[in-house]
Amino acid sequence: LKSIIVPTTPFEGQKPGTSGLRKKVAVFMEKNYTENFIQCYFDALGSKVENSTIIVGGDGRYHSKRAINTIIRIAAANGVKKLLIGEIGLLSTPAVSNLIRTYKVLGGIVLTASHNPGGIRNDFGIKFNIENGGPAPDAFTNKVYELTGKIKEYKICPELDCEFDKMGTFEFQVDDREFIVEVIDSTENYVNLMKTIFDFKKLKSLITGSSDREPFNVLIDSMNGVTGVYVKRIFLEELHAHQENVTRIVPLDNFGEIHPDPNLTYAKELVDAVKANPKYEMGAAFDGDGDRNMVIGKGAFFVTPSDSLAVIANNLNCIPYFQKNGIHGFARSMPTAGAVDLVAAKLNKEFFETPTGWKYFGNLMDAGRLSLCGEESFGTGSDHIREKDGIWAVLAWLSIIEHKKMGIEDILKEHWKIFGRNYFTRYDYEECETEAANKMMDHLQNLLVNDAKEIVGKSYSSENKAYIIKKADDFSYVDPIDQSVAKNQGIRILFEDGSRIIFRLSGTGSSGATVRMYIDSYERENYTTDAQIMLKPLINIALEISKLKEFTGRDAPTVIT
Ligand code: VG1
Ligand code: CO
Repeated sequence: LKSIIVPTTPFEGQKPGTSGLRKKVAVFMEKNYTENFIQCYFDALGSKVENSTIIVGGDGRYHSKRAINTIIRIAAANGVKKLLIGEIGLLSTPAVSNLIRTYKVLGGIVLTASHNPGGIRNDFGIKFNIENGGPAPDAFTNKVYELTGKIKEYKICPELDCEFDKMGTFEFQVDDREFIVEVIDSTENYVNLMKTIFDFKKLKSLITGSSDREPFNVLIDSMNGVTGVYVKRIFLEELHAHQENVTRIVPLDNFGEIHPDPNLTYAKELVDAVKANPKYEMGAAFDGDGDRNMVIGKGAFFVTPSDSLAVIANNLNCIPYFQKNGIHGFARSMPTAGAVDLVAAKLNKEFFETPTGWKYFGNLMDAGRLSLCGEESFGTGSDHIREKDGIWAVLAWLSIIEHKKMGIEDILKEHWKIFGRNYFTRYDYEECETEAANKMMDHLQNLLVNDAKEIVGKSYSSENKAYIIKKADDFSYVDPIDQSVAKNQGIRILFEDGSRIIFRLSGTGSSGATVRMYIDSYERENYTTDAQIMLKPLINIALEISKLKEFTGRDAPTVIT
């Protein structure tokens, strides 16, 4: 087989966001669009591509198969030696991370737009992961973006046809070089990893019940995303859960027309099922590519991701992996509520506050300074890989439940009694006009950051509660390991009592702008109030300061988490 060089012209806007490039399927289907982007990835990697191995797979959303075909042909023409592809193209994001680490390869290409809806009218996306298994850092994705702006040609081997719907090894001669495609089981490598981390025997006896314990009934919802194949292997085959303990576990290329996003709004079906049936003691859902998780208890008792992180942090010692490897530091992204900070202080562990996005945790993990971290956006994970990991989080929760012999709500109440409670909510205003959203951010920047001196000490009140601004800034972060700097990571308004209001624009949307407004406050004694009621005054103040309604015309958020 021979490769050829095809002339092309740049596309605007091929800029990877918080995690990969996300656009409507129709955009990726434009002639040369995917080809250009993949070629720029190889160009950014440079000479390392020669003779390399790369992992390829994703959540199986619409357009994945075509994109994988393109990747195979472009990889072959660029001198890649071998591609490891998940069967039918399926690999969760955490599974890709582990494959990269297990086989010590150059990187991975993940075909997913994560929690964004899929199907022909919706989103497609491409994420790049690097040698350590983590999302590519800004320096790399900026380089890819720069190259997309000036690309003139790509290399492709147009006659290379390779099926990937069945496992097997396929060898080709491309330009007198050997090129191999190995189609691998989507789950095996990942399932083996989970078995080294958790005590599957104990988890199985929790699920099936034992002489002194009733079976612990879970309802695991894959939301028609890629985790279905992992849930089948782990929960049904390994832990002997019943069919009625799992739902929506067949990956569909349009996710059955839902948002595969595990939160109270988009995973309502799960919430309703757990609420309606008191036999379920736990519910859990994952996003399309399997890196996010939501955990709820009996009666759909909601665990915020910030609390979930703190509870896991405080109970890591019941998990074999941490007994063996020890517990190093903890971290959370900046907008995540500070519950884990309190656990870090109590356990005397190093603690880090990073910008939004998993890529900022990788260096700390590689340096052995970080064991567990999380984001408010339903992401939790540890240094077993370099991605957040939905299934891992649920197995961690089950381990804690097994160990403490307590239900989820009781575990949370005990935690709050010891540490106090960090109330948290996030308001998302999706698909605002980009210009309007930018203007609002400029307004905040001028008001709070440029005029910081005037704003400090100013008092705002709502519903008989008054808050005094202690500090306002635009969050920036210096990586403690490589000293790289990430600026403009969100406008923060910090109040004297520790409450916070944060605004940032999403970096994962495919059209328009999404404004995210994060609110949190800490209560030492009062931990039973509804978060929306507790945080109402701060929400009002945030809307007042930002003039959100005036700028965007929005009366209400699209999603509240
Ligand atoms: C969102 C979340 C962020 C998460 C990112 C990727 O980014 O807020 O915490 O890391 O999605 O998640 P943004 O820029 O839209 O706020 V996923 O599941 O795409 O890989
Ligand atoms: Co995801």
